[in-house]
Amino acid sequence: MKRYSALLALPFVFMLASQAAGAAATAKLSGDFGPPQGEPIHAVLTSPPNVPPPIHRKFPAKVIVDLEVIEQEKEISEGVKYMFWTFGGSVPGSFIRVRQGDTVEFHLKNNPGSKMPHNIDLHGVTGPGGGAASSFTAPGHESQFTFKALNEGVYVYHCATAPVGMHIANGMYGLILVEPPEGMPPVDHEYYVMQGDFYTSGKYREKGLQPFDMDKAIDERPSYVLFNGAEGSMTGDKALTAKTDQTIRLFVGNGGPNLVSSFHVIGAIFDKVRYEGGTNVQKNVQTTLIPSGGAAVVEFQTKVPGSYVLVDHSIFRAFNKGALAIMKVDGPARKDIYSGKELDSVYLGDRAQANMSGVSAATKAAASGTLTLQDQINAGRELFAGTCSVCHQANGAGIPGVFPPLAKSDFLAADPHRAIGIALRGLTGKVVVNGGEYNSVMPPMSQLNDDEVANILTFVLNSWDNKGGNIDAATVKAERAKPAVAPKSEH
Ligand code: HEC
Ligand SMILES: [Cu+2]
Repeated sequence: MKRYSALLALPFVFMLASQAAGAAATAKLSGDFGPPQGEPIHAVLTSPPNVPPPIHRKFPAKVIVDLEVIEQEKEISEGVKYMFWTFGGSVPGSFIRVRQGDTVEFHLKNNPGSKMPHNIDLHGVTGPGGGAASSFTAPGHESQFTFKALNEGVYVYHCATAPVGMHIANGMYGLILVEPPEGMPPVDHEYYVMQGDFYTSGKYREKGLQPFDMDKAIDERPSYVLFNGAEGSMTGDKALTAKTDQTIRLFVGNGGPNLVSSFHVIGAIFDKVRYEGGTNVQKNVQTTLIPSGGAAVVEFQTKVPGSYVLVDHSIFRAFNKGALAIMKVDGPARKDIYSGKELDSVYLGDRAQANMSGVSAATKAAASGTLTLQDQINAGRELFAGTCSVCHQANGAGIPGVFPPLAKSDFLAADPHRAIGIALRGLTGKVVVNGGEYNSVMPPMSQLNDDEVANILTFVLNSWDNKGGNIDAATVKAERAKPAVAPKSEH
Protein backbone atom coordinates (compact mmCIF):
# COMPACT_ATOMS: atom_id res chain seq x y z
CA MET A 1 0.00 0.00 0.00
CA LYS A 2 2.88 2.32 0.76
CA ARG A 3 3.72 2.62 -2.91
CA TYR A 4 0.45 4.34 -3.62
CA SER A 5 0.70 7.05 -1.00
CA ALA A 6 2.26 9.52 -3.42
CA LEU A 7 -0.49 8.82 -5.91
CA LEU A 8 -3.16 9.35 -3.29
CA ALA A 9 -1.87 12.71 -2.21
CA LEU A 10 -2.49 14.49 -5.52
CA PRO A 11 -6.19 13.82 -6.02
CA PHE A 12 -6.72 14.65 -2.36
CA VAL A 13 -5.30 18.15 -2.76
CA PHE A 14 -7.33 18.55 -5.94
CA MET A 15 -10.51 17.51 -4.14
CA LEU A 16 -9.98 20.06 -1.39
CA ALA A 17 -9.42 22.81 -3.94
CA SER A 18 -12.50 21.97 -5.98
CA GLN A 19 -14.65 21.66 -2.91
CA ALA A 20 -13.59 25.08 -1.74
CA ALA A 21 -14.27 26.55 -5.16
CA GLY A 22 -17.68 25.06 -5.70
CA ALA A 23 -19.07 24.05 -2.34
CA ALA A 24 -22.54 25.17 -3.35
CA ALA A 25 -22.55 23.15 -6.57
CA THR A 26 -24.64 19.98 -6.62
CA ALA A 27 -22.90 16.61 -6.51
CA LYS A 28 -23.71 16.17 -10.17
CA LEU A 29 -20.56 15.86 -12.25
CA SER A 30 -20.37 16.19 -15.98
CA GLY A 31 -20.59 12.71 -17.47
CA ASP A 32 -22.69 11.52 -14.55
CA PHE A 33 -26.17 10.77 -15.86
CA GLY A 34 -27.45 9.39 -12.58
CA PRO A 35 -27.69 5.89 -11.15
CA PRO A 36 -27.61 2.85 -13.44
CA GLN A 37 -30.96 1.81 -14.88
CA GLY A 38 -32.32 -1.57 -15.97
CA GLU A 39 -30.76 -4.99 -15.51
CA PRO A 40 -26.97 -5.20 -15.29
CA ILE A 41 -25.34 -5.83 -18.67
CA HIS A 42 -22.38 -8.09 -19.35
CA ALA A 43 -19.87 -6.27 -21.54
CA VAL A 44 -19.04 -7.88 -24.87
CA LEU A 45 -15.27 -8.27 -25.00
CA THR A 46 -13.40 -8.81 -28.26
CA SER A 47 -9.86 -9.78 -29.13
CA PRO A 48 -7.90 -7.74 -31.70
CA PRO A 49 -8.48 -6.67 -34.44
CA ASN A 50 -12.18 -6.83 -33.55
CA VAL A 51 -14.17 -4.15 -31.76
CA PRO A 52 -17.39 -4.81 -29.81
CA PRO A 53 -20.58 -3.57 -31.52
CA PRO A 54 -21.73 0.03 -30.98
CA ILE A 55 -23.91 0.75 -27.96
CA HIS A 56 -27.31 2.14 -28.86
CA ARG A 57 -28.50 2.48 -25.26
CA LYS A 58 -30.17 5.75 -24.23
CA PHE A 59 -29.60 5.46 -20.45
CA PRO A 60 -26.75 4.71 -18.05
CA ALA A 61 -26.46 1.08 -16.99
CA LYS A 62 -24.46 -1.14 -14.71
CA VAL A 63 -21.98 -2.94 -16.96
CA ILE A 64 -20.15 -6.01 -15.70
CA VAL A 65 -16.69 -6.64 -17.16
CA ASP A 66 -15.13 -10.05 -16.62
CA LEU A 67 -11.50 -10.05 -17.61
CA GLU A 68 -9.08 -12.89 -16.98
CA VAL A 69 -5.30 -12.60 -16.97
CA ILE A 70 -3.66 -15.54 -18.71
CA GLU A 71 0.09 -16.05 -19.06
CA GLN A 72 0.70 -17.96 -22.25
CA GLU A 73 3.37 -18.88 -24.75
CA LYS A 74 2.59 -17.69 -28.27
CA GLU A 75 4.39 -17.03 -31.51
CA ILE A 76 5.83 -13.50 -31.67
CA SER A 77 7.31 -14.08 -35.13
CA GLU A 78 7.77 -17.02 -37.48
CA GLY A 79 9.27 -19.82 -35.35
CA VAL A 80 9.86 -17.49 -32.40
CA LYS A 81 8.01 -18.14 -29.14
CA TYR A 82 7.50 -15.69 -26.30
CA MET A 83 5.81 -16.00 -22.91
CA PHE A 84 3.16 -13.29 -23.09
CA TRP A 85 1.14 -12.07 -20.11
CA THR A 86 -2.32 -11.22 -21.42
CA PHE A 87 -5.60 -9.63 -20.47
CA GLY A 88 -8.10 -12.11 -21.89
CA GLY A 89 -5.69 -14.30 -23.85
CA SER A 90 -4.65 -11.77 -26.50
CA VAL A 91 -2.12 -8.99 -27.01
CA PRO A 92 -3.40 -6.34 -26.80
CA GLY A 93 -6.00 -7.42 -24.26
CA SER A 94 -9.75 -7.62 -24.81
CA PHE A 95 -11.38 -4.45 -26.15
CA ILE A 96 -13.91 -3.06 -23.67
CA ARG A 97 -16.76 -0.77 -24.77
CA VAL A 98 -19.03 1.13 -22.42
CA ARG A 99 -21.17 4.28 -22.51
CA GLN A 100 -20.33 7.52 -20.75
CA GLY A 101 -22.11 7.57 -17.39
CA ASP A 102 -22.15 3.77 -17.07
CA THR A 103 -21.26 2.20 -13.75
CA VAL A 104 -18.65 -0.43 -14.51
CA GLU A 105 -18.35 -3.38 -12.14
CA PHE A 106 -14.94 -4.75 -12.95
CA HIS A 107 -13.97 -8.34 -12.15
CA LEU A 108 -10.31 -9.11 -12.65
CA LYS A 109 -9.45 -12.80 -12.50
CA ASN A 110 -5.93 -14.16 -12.49
CA ASN A 111 -5.79 -17.65 -14.00
CA PRO A 112 -4.65 -20.35 -11.54
CA GLY A 113 -1.89 -21.26 -14.00
CA SER A 114 -0.29 -17.82 -13.67
CA LYS A 115 3.07 -17.41 -12.00
CA MET A 116 2.70 -13.70 -11.21
CA PRO A 117 0.24 -11.44 -9.46
CA HIS A 118 -1.34 -8.78 -11.72
CA ASN A 119 -3.65 -5.80 -11.52
CA ILE A 120 -5.18 -3.23 -13.85
CA ASP A 121 -4.89 0.54 -14.24
CA LEU A 122 -7.55 1.87 -16.61
CA HIS A 123 -6.87 5.36 -17.91
CA GLY A 124 -10.63 5.83 -18.24
CA VAL A 125 -11.11 5.63 -14.46
CA THR A 126 -11.35 8.69 -12.24
CA GLY A 127 -9.70 7.62 -9.01
CA PRO A 128 -6.26 6.89 -7.57
CA GLY A 129 -4.23 4.37 -9.54
CA GLY A 130 -7.05 3.95 -12.09
CA GLY A 131 -8.11 0.79 -10.28
CA ALA A 132 -4.62 -0.57 -9.72
CA ALA A 133 -4.72 -0.44 -5.93
CA SER A 134 -8.07 -2.24 -5.77
CA SER A 135 -7.30 -4.93 -8.31
CA PHE A 136 -4.04 -6.54 -7.18
CA THR A 137 -4.81 -10.21 -7.81
CA ALA A 138 -2.76 -13.29 -6.97
CA PRO A 139 -2.85 -16.36 -9.23
CA GLY A 140 -6.15 -18.22 -8.86
CA HIS A 141 -7.86 -15.20 -7.29
CA GLU A 142 -10.37 -12.60 -8.38
CA SER A 143 -10.82 -8.99 -7.36
CA GLN A 144 -13.64 -6.57 -7.94
CA PHE A 145 -14.01 -2.80 -8.02
CA THR A 146 -16.53 -0.37 -9.46
CA PHE A 147 -16.12 2.94 -11.25
CA LYS A 148 -18.27 5.40 -13.09
CA ALA A 149 -17.08 6.16 -16.64
CA LEU A 150 -17.29 9.95 -16.42
CA ASN A 151 -15.25 10.97 -19.46
CA GLU A 152 -15.91 9.82 -22.98
CA GLY A 153 -12.93 8.85 -25.14
CA VAL A 154 -10.67 5.92 -25.91
CA TYR A 155 -8.34 4.95 -23.09
CA VAL A 156 -5.46 2.59 -22.54
CA TYR A 157 -5.54 0.10 -19.72
CA HIS A 158 -2.49 -1.79 -18.50
CA CYS A 159 -1.09 -3.85 -15.68
CA ALA A 160 0.63 -1.79 -13.00
CA THR A 161 2.20 -4.51 -10.89
CA ALA A 162 5.90 -4.12 -10.16
CA PRO A 163 8.07 -4.29 -12.13
CA VAL A 164 5.51 -2.33 -14.15
CA GLY A 165 7.67 -2.03 -17.26
CA MET A 166 8.10 -5.78 -17.44
CA HIS A 167 4.36 -6.48 -17.15
CA ILE A 168 3.64 -4.01 -19.94
CA ALA A 169 6.51 -5.29 -22.08
CA ASN A 170 5.02 -8.77 -21.83
CA GLY A 171 1.80 -7.55 -23.45
CA MET A 172 -0.37 -6.38 -20.55
CA TYR A 173 -2.34 -3.53 -22.14
CA GLY A 174 -5.49 -2.90 -24.11
CA LEU A 175 -8.16 -0.31 -24.88
CA ILE A 176 -11.42 0.73 -23.27
CA LEU A 177 -13.77 2.91 -25.29
CA VAL A 178 -16.18 5.15 -23.42
CA GLU A 179 -18.77 6.15 -26.02
CA PRO A 180 -20.47 9.53 -25.79
CA PRO A 181 -24.14 9.23 -24.76
CA GLU A 182 -25.33 9.82 -28.32
CA GLY A 183 -22.92 7.15 -29.64
CA MET A 184 -20.31 7.53 -32.35
CA PRO A 185 -21.24 8.22 -35.99
CA PRO A 186 -21.78 4.91 -37.79
CA VAL A 187 -18.97 3.62 -40.05
CA ASP A 188 -18.50 0.54 -42.23
CA HIS A 189 -15.63 -1.05 -40.31
CA GLU A 190 -14.12 -0.60 -36.88
CA TYR A 191 -10.79 -2.22 -36.10
CA TYR A 192 -8.59 -2.51 -33.03
CA VAL A 193 -4.87 -2.02 -33.56
CA MET A 194 -2.35 -1.57 -30.79
CA GLN A 195 1.38 -1.12 -30.94
CA GLY A 196 3.89 -2.44 -28.44
CA ASP A 197 7.66 -2.85 -28.17
CA PHE A 198 9.17 -6.20 -27.15
CA TYR A 199 12.55 -7.14 -25.74
CA THR A 200 13.91 -10.63 -26.40
CA SER A 201 17.37 -11.81 -25.50
CA GLY A 202 17.86 -13.12 -29.05
CA LYS A 203 17.97 -10.77 -32.02
CA TYR A 204 15.00 -10.05 -34.28
CA ARG A 205 13.61 -13.33 -35.70
CA GLU A 206 16.09 -15.51 -33.80
CA LYS A 207 14.23 -18.80 -33.54
CA GLY A 208 13.07 -20.69 -30.48
CA LEU A 209 11.61 -19.61 -27.14
CA GLN A 210 12.98 -16.15 -26.39
CA PRO A 211 13.11 -14.87 -22.80
CA PHE A 212 12.41 -11.24 -21.87
CA ASP A 213 15.57 -9.10 -21.70
CA MET A 214 15.41 -6.53 -18.90
CA ASP A 215 18.62 -4.74 -19.92
CA LYS A 216 17.37 -4.15 -23.46
CA ALA A 217 14.07 -2.90 -22.03
CA ILE A 218 15.78 -0.43 -19.72
CA ASP A 219 17.96 0.77 -22.58
CA GLU A 220 14.86 1.03 -24.82
CA ARG A 221 16.40 -1.21 -27.48
CA PRO A 222 13.48 -3.38 -28.64
CA SER A 223 14.01 -6.50 -30.72
CA TYR A 224 10.44 -6.16 -32.01
CA VAL A 225 7.98 -3.33 -32.48
CA LEU A 226 4.62 -4.89 -33.30
CA PHE A 227 0.99 -4.29 -34.00
CA ASN A 228 -1.29 -6.67 -32.10
CA GLY A 229 1.44 -8.66 -30.42
CA ALA A 230 2.92 -10.66 -33.27
CA GLU A 231 4.77 -10.08 -36.49
CA GLY A 232 2.30 -10.80 -39.30
CA SER A 233 -0.73 -10.47 -36.98
CA MET A 234 -2.49 -8.54 -39.76
CA THR A 235 -0.79 -9.55 -43.01
CA GLY A 236 -1.44 -12.28 -45.58
CA ASP A 237 -4.71 -14.11 -44.83
CA LYS A 238 -4.99 -12.15 -41.59
CA ALA A 239 -4.92 -8.72 -43.28
CA LEU A 240 -7.71 -6.31 -42.34
CA THR A 241 -10.34 -6.14 -45.06
CA ALA A 242 -12.59 -3.46 -46.53
CA LYS A 243 -14.28 -2.49 -49.77
CA THR A 244 -13.90 0.72 -51.71
CA ASP A 245 -16.12 3.65 -50.72
CA GLN A 246 -16.29 2.63 -47.09
CA THR A 247 -15.49 4.55 -43.94
CA ILE A 248 -12.93 2.88 -41.73
CA ARG A 249 -12.44 3.67 -38.08
CA LEU A 250 -9.30 2.43 -36.39
CA PHE A 251 -8.92 2.52 -32.64
CA VAL A 252 -5.15 2.72 -32.40
CA GLY A 253 -3.46 2.35 -29.05
CA ASN A 254 0.14 2.28 -27.98
CA GLY A 255 1.01 0.11 -25.00
CA GLY A 256 4.70 0.96 -25.13
CA PRO A 257 6.30 0.35 -22.66
CA ASN A 258 8.88 2.69 -24.19
CA LEU A 259 8.32 3.88 -27.73
CA VAL A 260 6.09 6.61 -29.10
CA SER A 261 4.40 5.62 -32.37
CA SER A 262 4.34 7.66 -35.57
CA PHE A 263 1.26 5.92 -36.88
CA HIS A 264 0.80 6.10 -40.64
CA VAL A 265 -1.10 4.22 -43.33
CA ILE A 266 0.86 4.11 -46.58
CA GLY A 267 -1.42 5.32 -49.36
CA ALA A 268 -4.17 6.80 -47.18
CA ILE A 269 -4.82 10.20 -45.66
CA PHE A 270 -6.71 10.27 -42.38
CA ASP A 271 -9.86 12.33 -42.93
CA LYS A 272 -10.27 12.64 -39.17
CA VAL A 273 -8.10 11.91 -36.17
CA ARG A 274 -9.25 12.15 -32.60
CA TYR A 275 -5.68 12.68 -31.52
CA GLU A 276 -4.59 11.49 -28.10
CA GLY A 277 -8.02 9.83 -27.93
CA GLY A 278 -9.44 13.20 -26.86
CA THR A 279 -12.43 15.16 -28.04
CA ASN A 280 -10.84 17.43 -30.63
CA VAL A 281 -10.70 16.28 -34.22
CA GLN A 282 -7.82 17.03 -36.52
CA LYS A 283 -8.51 16.68 -40.26
CA ASN A 284 -6.37 15.61 -43.22
CA VAL A 285 -3.58 14.00 -41.23
CA GLN A 286 -0.75 11.96 -42.76
CA THR A 287 0.89 10.59 -39.61
CA THR A 288 -0.39 10.82 -36.07
CA LEU A 289 1.69 10.59 -32.94
CA ILE A 290 0.49 8.08 -30.38
CA PRO A 291 2.26 8.32 -27.05
CA SER A 292 3.11 5.30 -24.98
CA GLY A 293 0.05 4.78 -22.83
CA GLY A 294 -2.09 6.75 -25.28
CA ALA A 295 -4.51 6.16 -28.13
CA ALA A 296 -6.14 7.80 -31.13
CA VAL A 297 -9.23 7.27 -33.24
CA VAL A 298 -8.37 7.43 -36.91
CA GLU A 299 -10.93 7.56 -39.73
CA PHE A 300 -10.51 7.42 -43.47
CA GLN A 301 -12.45 6.69 -46.60
CA THR A 302 -11.38 3.82 -48.87
CA LYS A 303 -11.34 5.05 -52.44
CA VAL A 304 -8.81 3.12 -54.51
CA PRO A 305 -8.61 -0.70 -54.22
CA GLY A 306 -5.35 -2.30 -53.18
CA SER A 307 -3.18 -3.02 -50.18
CA TYR A 308 -2.67 -0.28 -47.62
CA VAL A 309 0.15 -0.70 -45.19
CA LEU A 310 -0.11 0.34 -41.55
CA VAL A 311 3.28 1.27 -40.16
CA ASP A 312 5.09 3.06 -37.41
CA HIS A 313 6.77 5.63 -39.66
CA SER A 314 9.88 5.45 -37.51
CA ILE A 315 10.53 3.24 -40.44
CA PHE A 316 13.21 0.79 -39.29
CA ARG A 317 10.57 -0.42 -36.86
CA ALA A 318 8.28 -1.27 -39.78
CA PHE A 319 10.76 -3.06 -41.99
CA ASN A 320 13.22 -4.44 -39.46
CA LYS A 321 11.25 -4.92 -36.26
CA GLY A 322 7.82 -5.96 -37.47
CA ALA A 323 5.60 -2.86 -37.08
CA LEU A 324 3.69 -3.47 -40.27
CA ALA A 325 0.11 -4.52 -41.00
CA ILE A 326 -1.99 -4.60 -44.15
CA MET A 327 -5.52 -3.56 -45.00
CA LYS A 328 -6.79 -5.09 -48.25
CA VAL A 329 -9.36 -2.94 -49.98
CA ASP A 330 -11.41 -4.64 -52.71
CA GLY A 331 -13.39 -2.89 -55.39
CA PRO A 332 -13.32 -1.60 -58.95
CA ALA A 333 -10.20 0.29 -60.09
CA ARG A 334 -10.24 4.08 -59.85
CA LYS A 335 -7.78 5.12 -62.53
CA ASP A 336 -9.04 8.69 -62.23
CA ILE A 337 -7.61 8.83 -58.69
CA TYR A 338 -4.65 6.50 -59.01
CA SER A 339 -3.20 4.81 -62.08
CA GLY A 340 -0.36 2.82 -60.65
CA LYS A 341 0.69 -0.76 -60.24
CA GLU A 342 -0.71 -2.56 -57.27
CA LEU A 343 1.78 -3.52 -54.61
CA ASP A 344 5.48 -3.07 -54.64
CA SER A 345 6.64 -6.20 -52.87
CA VAL A 346 10.23 -5.05 -53.00
CA TYR A 347 9.31 -1.93 -51.06
CA LEU A 348 7.29 -3.83 -48.51
CA GLY A 349 9.69 -6.69 -47.96
CA ASP A 350 8.86 -10.28 -47.17
CA ARG A 351 5.89 -9.53 -44.90
CA ALA A 352 3.85 -8.25 -47.81
CA GLN A 353 3.57 -11.75 -49.19
CA ALA A 354 0.37 -13.71 -48.76
CA ASN A 355 2.12 -16.22 -46.57
CA MET A 356 5.50 -17.53 -45.63
CA SER A 357 4.55 -21.20 -45.54
CA GLY A 358 7.98 -22.28 -46.82
CA VAL A 359 9.65 -20.47 -43.93
CA SER A 360 7.20 -21.99 -41.43
CA ALA A 361 7.81 -25.48 -42.78
CA ALA A 362 11.59 -25.06 -42.68
CA THR A 363 11.46 -23.68 -39.14
CA LYS A 364 9.45 -26.68 -37.94
CA ALA A 365 11.68 -29.13 -39.79
CA ALA A 366 14.84 -27.54 -38.39
CA ALA A 367 13.42 -27.75 -34.86
CA SER A 368 12.68 -31.47 -35.27
CA GLY A 369 15.99 -32.19 -37.01
CA THR A 370 14.43 -33.20 -40.34
CA LEU A 371 15.40 -30.20 -42.48
CA THR A 372 15.80 -31.22 -46.13
CA LEU A 373 17.47 -29.46 -49.06
CA GLN A 374 14.00 -28.82 -50.50
CA ASP A 375 12.81 -27.22 -47.21
CA GLN A 376 15.77 -24.85 -47.33
CA ILE A 377 15.12 -23.97 -50.98
CA ASN A 378 11.42 -23.28 -50.35
CA ALA A 379 12.15 -21.04 -47.36
CA GLY A 380 15.02 -19.34 -49.17
CA ARG A 381 12.82 -18.50 -52.16
CA GLU A 382 10.38 -16.58 -49.93
CA LEU A 383 13.15 -14.77 -48.07
CA PHE A 384 15.08 -13.92 -51.25
CA ALA A 385 11.98 -12.21 -52.61
CA GLY A 386 11.83 -9.84 -49.64
CA THR A 387 15.54 -9.21 -49.23
CA CYS A 388 17.83 -9.76 -52.22
CA SER A 389 15.49 -9.42 -55.20
CA VAL A 390 15.34 -5.64 -54.87
CA CYS A 391 18.85 -5.52 -56.37
CA HIS A 392 19.62 -8.91 -57.88
CA GLN A 393 16.07 -9.12 -59.34
CA ALA A 394 13.52 -11.88 -58.84
CA ASN A 395 15.04 -13.98 -61.65
CA GLY A 396 18.59 -13.55 -60.33
CA ALA A 397 19.68 -11.79 -63.53
CA GLY A 398 20.74 -8.56 -61.79
CA ILE A 399 20.98 -5.30 -63.72
CA PRO A 400 23.94 -4.97 -66.11
CA GLY A 401 26.61 -2.65 -64.78
CA VAL A 402 24.72 -2.05 -61.52
CA PHE A 403 23.85 -5.30 -59.74
CA PRO A 404 25.73 -8.48 -60.70
CA PRO A 405 23.78 -11.61 -61.62
CA LEU A 406 23.38 -14.47 -59.20
CA ALA A 407 22.00 -16.65 -62.00
CA LYS A 408 24.84 -18.79 -63.43
CA SER A 409 27.28 -16.54 -61.58
CA ASP A 410 30.84 -17.78 -62.13
CA PHE A 411 31.91 -15.64 -59.18
CA LEU A 412 29.48 -17.49 -56.93
CA ALA A 413 30.38 -20.89 -58.36
CA ALA A 414 34.11 -20.28 -57.77
CA ASP A 415 33.59 -20.12 -53.99
CA PRO A 416 30.04 -20.62 -52.68
CA HIS A 417 31.25 -20.35 -49.07
CA ARG A 418 32.50 -16.82 -49.75
CA ALA A 419 28.89 -15.78 -50.38
CA ILE A 420 28.15 -16.23 -46.67
CA GLY A 421 30.59 -13.46 -45.79
CA ILE A 422 29.14 -11.31 -48.58
CA ALA A 423 25.61 -11.72 -47.22
CA LEU A 424 26.67 -10.97 -43.64
CA ARG A 425 29.15 -8.17 -44.23
CA GLY A 426 28.33 -6.85 -47.70
CA LEU A 427 30.75 -6.34 -50.57
CA THR A 428 32.58 -3.35 -52.01
CA GLY A 429 35.20 -2.84 -54.70
CA LYS A 430 35.60 -4.25 -58.17
CA VAL A 431 34.15 -7.67 -59.01
CA VAL A 432 33.92 -9.41 -62.34
CA VAL A 433 30.89 -11.63 -62.74
CA ASN A 434 30.35 -13.55 -65.98
CA GLY A 435 32.70 -11.20 -67.75
CA GLY A 436 30.88 -8.07 -66.58
CA GLU A 437 32.58 -5.59 -64.30
CA TYR A 438 30.89 -4.22 -61.17
CA ASN A 439 32.33 -1.64 -58.84
CA SER A 440 29.61 -0.88 -56.42
CA VAL A 441 28.45 -1.49 -52.88
CA MET A 442 26.34 -4.28 -51.46
CA PRO A 443 25.24 -3.33 -47.92
CA PRO A 444 25.57 -5.94 -45.17
CA MET A 445 22.45 -8.05 -44.71
CA SER A 446 23.28 -8.48 -41.04
CA GLN A 447 19.62 -8.24 -40.01
CA LEU A 448 19.18 -11.80 -41.29
CA ASN A 449 19.66 -14.59 -38.82
CA ASP A 450 21.73 -17.74 -39.45
CA ASP A 451 18.82 -19.85 -40.76
CA GLU A 452 17.73 -17.11 -43.10
CA VAL A 453 21.18 -16.63 -44.64
CA ALA A 454 21.62 -20.41 -44.98
CA ASN A 455 18.25 -20.87 -46.66
CA ILE A 456 18.62 -17.90 -49.01
CA LEU A 457 22.05 -19.02 -50.20
CA THR A 458 20.87 -22.61 -50.57
CA PHE A 459 18.00 -21.34 -52.70
CA VAL A 460 20.40 -19.27 -54.82
CA LEU A 461 22.80 -22.19 -55.29
CA ASN A 462 19.93 -24.39 -56.51
CA SER A 463 18.25 -21.87 -58.79
CA TRP A 464 18.70 -20.45 -62.29
CA ASP A 465 21.14 -23.13 -63.48
CA ASN A 466 23.57 -22.62 -60.62
CA LYS A 467 25.43 -25.77 -59.72
CA GLY A 468 23.62 -26.81 -56.52
CA GLY A 469 24.91 -27.49 -53.03
CA ASN A 470 23.76 -26.29 -49.66
CA ILE A 471 24.78 -24.02 -46.80
CA ASP A 472 23.67 -24.85 -43.27
CA ALA A 473 22.94 -22.53 -40.36
CA ALA A 474 25.92 -23.79 -38.31
CA THR A 475 28.31 -22.75 -41.08
CA VAL A 476 26.74 -19.30 -41.18
CA LYS A 477 27.04 -19.05 -37.42
CA ALA A 478 30.74 -19.91 -37.56
CA GLU A 479 31.28 -17.34 -40.32
CA ARG A 480 29.42 -14.68 -38.34
CA ALA A 481 31.65 -15.31 -35.33
CA LYS A 482 34.80 -14.53 -37.33
CA PRO A 483 36.34 -11.07 -36.92
CA ALA A 484 34.57 -8.61 -39.20
CA VAL A 485 36.99 -8.21 -42.06
CA ALA A 486 35.18 -7.24 -45.22
CA PRO A 487 35.73 -9.93 -47.84
CA LYS A 488 38.03 -8.92 -50.69
CA SER A 489 36.33 -8.53 -54.01
CA GLU A 490 39.31 -9.65 -55.99
CA HIS A 491 41.20 -12.82 -55.17
C1 HEC B 1 21.02 -3.07 -52.14
C2 HEC B 1 21.34 -3.95 -53.24
C3 HEC B 1 21.72 -5.38 -52.89
C4 HEC B 1 21.04 -6.26 -52.11
C5 HEC B 1 19.75 -6.02 -51.33
C6 HEC B 1 21.78 -7.50 -52.17
N1 HEC B 1 22.87 -7.35 -52.95
FE1 HEC B 1 24.21 -8.78 -53.39
N2 HEC B 1 25.33 -7.44 -54.45
C7 HEC B 1 24.98 -6.14 -54.65
C8 HEC B 1 26.05 -5.47 -55.35
C9 HEC B 1 26.05 -4.02 -55.80
C10 HEC B 1 27.05 -6.41 -55.53
C11 HEC B 1 28.41 -6.16 -56.16
C12 HEC B 1 29.27 -5.44 -55.14
C13 HEC B 1 30.56 -4.86 -55.71
O1 HEC B 1 30.51 -4.27 -56.79
O2 HEC B 1 31.60 -5.01 -55.05
C14 HEC B 1 26.55 -7.66 -54.97
C15 HEC B 1 27.22 -8.86 -54.99
C16 HEC B 1 26.72 -10.07 -54.54
C17 HEC B 1 27.36 -11.35 -54.70
C18 HEC B 1 28.68 -11.64 -55.41
C19 HEC B 1 28.57 -11.38 -56.87
C20 HEC B 1 27.74 -12.38 -57.62
O3 HEC B 1 26.94 -11.92 -58.44
O4 HEC B 1 27.85 -13.59 -57.42
C21 HEC B 1 26.55 -12.27 -54.10
C22 HEC B 1 26.79 -13.77 -54.00
C23 HEC B 1 25.43 -11.57 -53.57
N3 HEC B 1 25.56 -10.24 -53.86
C24 HEC B 1 24.39 -12.17 -52.88
C25 HEC B 1 23.33 -11.47 -52.30
C26 HEC B 1 22.33 -12.07 -51.50
C27 HEC B 1 22.23 -13.56 -51.18
C28 HEC B 1 21.50 -11.09 -51.10
C29 HEC B 1 20.30 -11.18 -50.18
C30 HEC B 1 20.56 -11.71 -48.88
C31 HEC B 1 21.99 -9.86 -51.67
N4 HEC B 1 23.11 -10.13 -52.39
C32 HEC B 1 21.38 -8.63 -51.50
C33 HEC B 1 23.81 -5.53 -54.26
C34 HEC B 1 22.87 -6.07 -53.42
CU1 LIG C 1 0.74 -7.91 -14.73
